[in-house]
Amino acid sequence: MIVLHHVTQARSFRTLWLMQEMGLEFEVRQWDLFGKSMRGAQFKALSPAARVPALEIDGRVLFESGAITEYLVETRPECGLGREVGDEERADWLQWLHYAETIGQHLANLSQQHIALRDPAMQSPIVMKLEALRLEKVLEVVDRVVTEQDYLLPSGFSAVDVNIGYGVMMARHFVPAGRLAALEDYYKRLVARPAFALAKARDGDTLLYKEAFYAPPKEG
Ligand SMILES: N[C@@H](CCC(=O)N[C@@H](CS)C(=O)NCC(=O)O)C(=O)O
Repeated sequence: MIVLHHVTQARSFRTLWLMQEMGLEFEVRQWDLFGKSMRGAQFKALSPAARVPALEIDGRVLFESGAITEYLVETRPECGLGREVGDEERADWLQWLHYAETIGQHLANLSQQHIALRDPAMQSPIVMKLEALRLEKVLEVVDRVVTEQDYLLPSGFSAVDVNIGYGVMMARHFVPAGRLAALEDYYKRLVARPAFALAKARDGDTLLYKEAFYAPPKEG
Protein backbone atom coordinates (compact mmCIF):
# COMPACT_ATOMS: atom_id res chain seq x y z
CA MET A 1 0.00 0.00 0.00
CA ILE A 2 1.26 3.47 -0.89
CA VAL A 3 1.53 5.69 2.22
CA LEU A 4 1.65 9.48 2.01
CA HIS A 5 3.08 11.36 4.99
CA HIS A 6 1.20 14.62 5.02
CA VAL A 7 0.54 17.85 6.86
CA THR A 8 -2.74 19.65 6.17
CA GLN A 9 -2.25 22.46 3.61
CA ALA A 10 1.46 21.67 3.16
CA ARG A 11 3.25 20.83 -0.10
CA SER A 12 2.30 17.20 0.47
CA PHE A 13 -1.14 18.27 -0.79
CA ARG A 14 0.43 18.18 -4.27
CA THR A 15 1.08 14.45 -3.92
CA LEU A 16 -2.32 13.85 -2.34
CA TRP A 17 -4.13 15.63 -5.18
CA LEU A 18 -2.00 14.04 -7.91
CA MET A 19 -2.61 10.53 -6.59
CA GLN A 20 -6.36 11.27 -6.61
CA GLU A 21 -6.07 12.47 -10.22
CA MET A 22 -4.29 9.21 -11.02
CA GLY A 23 -6.92 7.11 -9.27
CA LEU A 24 -4.35 5.42 -7.02
CA GLU A 25 -5.18 3.73 -3.74
CA PHE A 26 -3.17 5.08 -0.83
CA GLU A 27 -3.18 5.78 2.86
CA VAL A 28 -2.63 9.25 4.34
CA ARG A 29 -0.67 9.63 7.62
CA GLN A 30 -1.02 13.03 9.18
CA TRP A 31 1.83 14.83 10.98
CA ASP A 32 1.95 18.02 13.00
CA LEU A 33 4.32 20.55 11.40
CA PHE A 34 4.96 22.34 14.67
CA GLY A 35 5.02 19.23 16.87
CA LYS A 36 8.06 17.30 18.08
CA SER A 37 7.19 14.07 16.25
CA MET A 38 8.31 15.38 12.84
CA ARG A 39 11.78 16.01 14.33
CA GLY A 40 11.94 12.49 15.78
CA ALA A 41 13.97 9.54 14.48
CA GLN A 42 10.90 7.73 13.11
CA PHE A 43 9.96 10.55 10.76
CA LYS A 44 13.57 11.42 9.88
CA ALA A 45 14.05 7.84 8.71
CA LEU A 46 11.39 8.63 6.10
CA SER A 47 12.37 12.21 5.33
CA PRO A 48 15.89 13.14 6.44
CA ALA A 49 15.26 16.90 6.39
CA ALA A 50 12.08 16.31 8.44
CA ARG A 51 9.77 17.68 5.76
CA VAL A 52 6.61 16.63 3.99
CA PRO A 53 5.79 15.08 1.65
CA ALA A 54 7.38 11.70 2.15
CA LEU A 55 5.93 8.86 0.12
CA GLU A 56 6.29 5.16 0.83
CA ILE A 57 5.96 3.52 -2.56
CA ASP A 58 7.31 0.52 -4.50
CA GLY A 59 9.42 -0.66 -1.54
CA ARG A 60 11.20 2.64 -0.87
CA VAL A 61 10.58 6.13 0.46
CA LEU A 62 10.75 9.29 -1.62
CA PHE A 63 10.83 12.90 -0.47
CA GLU A 64 10.66 16.17 -2.54
CA SER A 65 7.26 16.81 -4.06
CA GLY A 66 8.61 17.59 -7.56
CA ALA A 67 10.58 14.34 -7.69
CA ILE A 68 7.57 12.45 -6.38
CA THR A 69 5.42 13.92 -9.16
CA GLU A 70 7.96 12.88 -11.77
CA TYR A 71 8.32 9.39 -10.28
CA LEU A 72 4.57 8.81 -10.09
CA VAL A 73 3.84 9.79 -13.68
CA GLU A 74 6.89 7.97 -15.05
CA THR A 75 6.24 4.71 -13.24
CA ARG A 76 2.52 4.86 -14.04
CA PRO A 77 2.51 6.46 -17.52
CA GLU A 78 -1.00 5.20 -18.26
CA CYS A 79 -2.26 8.16 -16.18
CA GLY A 80 -1.30 10.45 -19.08
CA LEU A 81 -0.32 13.26 -16.70
CA GLY A 82 3.41 13.33 -17.48
CA ARG A 83 5.19 14.14 -20.72
CA GLU A 84 7.80 11.57 -21.63
CA VAL A 85 11.28 12.30 -23.01
CA GLY A 86 10.81 13.06 -26.70
CA ASP A 87 7.34 14.53 -26.24
CA GLU A 88 7.17 18.03 -27.73
CA GLU A 89 5.78 19.32 -24.43
CA ARG A 90 8.47 17.66 -22.28
CA ALA A 91 10.62 20.79 -21.83
CA ASP A 92 7.65 22.96 -20.85
CA TRP A 93 6.39 20.24 -18.52
CA LEU A 94 9.74 20.17 -16.71
CA GLN A 95 9.94 23.94 -16.59
CA TRP A 96 6.53 24.24 -14.89
CA LEU A 97 7.30 21.38 -12.52
CA HIS A 98 10.32 23.26 -11.19
CA TYR A 99 8.67 26.68 -11.39
CA ALA A 100 6.26 25.39 -8.77
CA GLU A 101 9.15 25.62 -6.30
CA THR A 102 9.87 29.23 -7.35
CA ILE A 103 6.32 29.97 -6.22
CA GLY A 104 6.90 27.71 -3.21
CA GLN A 105 9.96 29.66 -2.10
CA HIS A 106 7.93 32.88 -1.68
CA LEU A 107 5.10 30.99 0.00
CA ALA A 108 7.59 29.51 2.47
CA ASN A 109 9.07 32.93 3.27
CA LEU A 110 5.62 34.44 3.78
CA SER A 111 4.46 31.49 5.86
CA GLN A 112 7.50 31.81 8.07
CA GLN A 113 6.84 35.52 8.60
CA HIS A 114 3.08 35.36 9.16
CA ILE A 115 2.65 31.96 10.76
CA ALA A 116 5.84 30.39 12.13
CA LEU A 117 7.21 33.55 13.76
CA ARG A 118 4.39 34.05 16.21
CA ASP A 119 6.05 36.89 18.13
CA PRO A 120 5.47 40.11 16.10
CA ALA A 121 8.84 41.41 17.34
CA MET A 122 10.52 38.69 15.24
CA GLN A 123 8.57 39.49 12.07
CA SER A 124 9.88 41.83 9.39
CA PRO A 125 7.29 44.14 7.79
CA ILE A 126 9.61 44.81 4.86
CA VAL A 127 10.11 41.08 4.17
CA MET A 128 6.34 40.51 4.40
CA LYS A 129 5.67 43.30 1.92
CA LEU A 130 8.47 42.43 -0.48
CA GLU A 131 7.69 38.74 -0.53
CA ALA A 132 3.98 39.36 -1.24
CA LEU A 133 5.01 41.55 -4.20
CA ARG A 134 7.52 38.98 -5.42
CA LEU A 135 4.90 36.24 -5.13
CA GLU A 136 2.51 38.28 -7.24
CA LYS A 137 5.26 38.78 -9.86
CA VAL A 138 5.88 35.03 -10.21
CA LEU A 139 2.13 34.42 -10.43
CA GLU A 140 1.86 36.91 -13.30
CA VAL A 141 3.91 34.48 -15.40
CA VAL A 142 1.28 31.77 -14.84
CA ASP A 143 -1.53 34.27 -15.41
CA ARG A 144 -0.15 35.16 -18.85
CA VAL A 145 -0.06 31.51 -19.94
CA VAL A 146 -3.57 30.68 -18.74
CA THR A 147 -4.92 33.73 -20.53
CA GLU A 148 -4.21 31.84 -23.76
CA GLN A 149 -5.14 28.30 -22.73
CA ASP A 150 -7.04 26.43 -19.99
CA TYR A 151 -4.01 24.71 -18.48
CA LEU A 152 -0.24 25.18 -18.50
CA LEU A 153 0.32 22.96 -21.52
CA PRO A 154 -1.56 23.47 -24.79
CA SER A 155 -2.66 19.82 -24.84
CA GLY A 156 -4.50 20.17 -21.54
CA PHE A 157 -4.35 19.23 -17.86
CA SER A 158 -1.22 17.47 -16.61
CA ALA A 159 0.62 16.85 -13.35
CA VAL A 160 2.31 20.25 -13.52
CA ASP A 161 -1.10 21.89 -13.07
CA VAL A 162 -1.22 20.09 -9.72
CA ASN A 163 2.19 21.30 -8.54
CA ILE A 164 1.62 24.87 -9.75
CA GLY A 165 -2.07 24.77 -8.80
CA TYR A 166 -1.17 24.08 -5.17
CA GLY A 167 0.94 27.27 -5.24
CA VAL A 168 -1.87 29.25 -6.85
CA MET A 169 -4.23 28.06 -4.12
CA MET A 170 -1.88 28.86 -1.23
CA ALA A 171 -0.92 32.23 -2.73
CA ARG A 172 -4.49 33.39 -2.09
CA HIS A 173 -3.48 33.71 1.57
CA PHE A 174 -1.02 36.47 0.63
CA VAL A 175 -2.05 38.02 -2.72
CA PRO A 176 -5.68 39.17 -2.93
CA ALA A 177 -7.79 36.66 -4.88
CA GLY A 178 -9.00 37.98 -8.21
CA ARG A 179 -6.15 40.44 -8.71
CA LEU A 180 -5.04 38.41 -11.75
CA ALA A 181 -8.19 37.61 -13.73
CA ALA A 182 -6.98 34.68 -15.85
CA LEU A 183 -5.27 33.11 -12.83
CA GLU A 184 -8.55 33.33 -10.92
CA ASP A 185 -10.37 31.47 -13.73
CA TYR A 186 -7.56 28.89 -13.82
CA TYR A 187 -7.92 28.38 -10.07
CA LYS A 188 -11.68 27.90 -10.49
CA ARG A 189 -11.09 25.30 -13.20
CA LEU A 190 -8.67 23.44 -10.93
CA VAL A 191 -10.90 23.37 -7.85
CA ALA A 192 -13.85 22.20 -9.97
CA ARG A 193 -11.99 18.98 -10.75
CA PRO A 194 -13.49 15.94 -8.98
CA ALA A 195 -10.01 14.75 -7.91
CA PHE A 196 -9.35 18.10 -6.24
CA ALA A 197 -12.51 17.70 -4.14
CA LEU A 198 -11.48 14.14 -3.22
CA ALA A 199 -8.03 15.38 -2.17
CA LYS A 200 -9.54 18.23 -0.15
CA ALA A 201 -11.70 15.75 1.71
CA ARG A 202 -8.52 13.91 2.81
CA ASP A 203 -6.39 16.99 3.53
CA GLY A 204 -7.24 17.08 7.25
CA ASP A 205 -8.59 19.90 9.34
CA THR A 206 -5.70 21.07 11.52
CA LEU A 207 -5.16 24.21 9.47
CA LEU A 208 -1.72 25.80 9.20
CA TYR A 209 -3.27 28.87 7.59
CA LYS A 210 -6.01 29.90 9.98
CA GLU A 211 -6.73 33.18 8.18
CA ALA A 212 -8.07 33.31 4.65
CA PHE A 213 -5.81 36.29 3.97
CA TYR A 214 -2.67 37.63 5.67
CA ALA A 215 -2.33 41.30 4.78
CA PRO A 216 1.11 42.89 4.67
CA PRO A 217 1.60 45.29 7.58
CA LYS A 218 0.49 48.89 7.16
CA GLU A 219 3.10 51.63 6.58
CA GLY A 220 4.45 53.62 9.49
N1 LIG B 1 11.05 21.26 -1.84
C1 LIG B 1 10.41 20.42 -0.86
C2 LIG B 1 9.96 21.30 0.30
C3 LIG B 1 9.30 20.49 1.40
C4 LIG B 1 8.94 21.40 2.56
O1 LIG B 1 9.67 22.34 2.91
N2 LIG B 1 7.79 21.11 3.20
C5 LIG B 1 7.37 21.90 4.33
C6 LIG B 1 5.86 21.97 4.40
S1 LIG B 1 5.19 22.85 3.03
C7 LIG B 1 7.90 21.25 5.59
O2 LIG B 1 7.77 20.06 5.76
N3 LIG B 1 8.48 22.04 6.48
C8 LIG B 1 8.96 21.58 7.74
C9 LIG B 1 10.14 22.39 8.19
O3 LIG B 1 10.54 23.33 7.49
O4 LIG B 1 10.66 22.09 9.25
C10 LIG B 1 9.21 19.72 -1.50
O5 LIG B 1 8.63 20.28 -2.43
O6 LIG B 1 8.88 18.60 -1.09
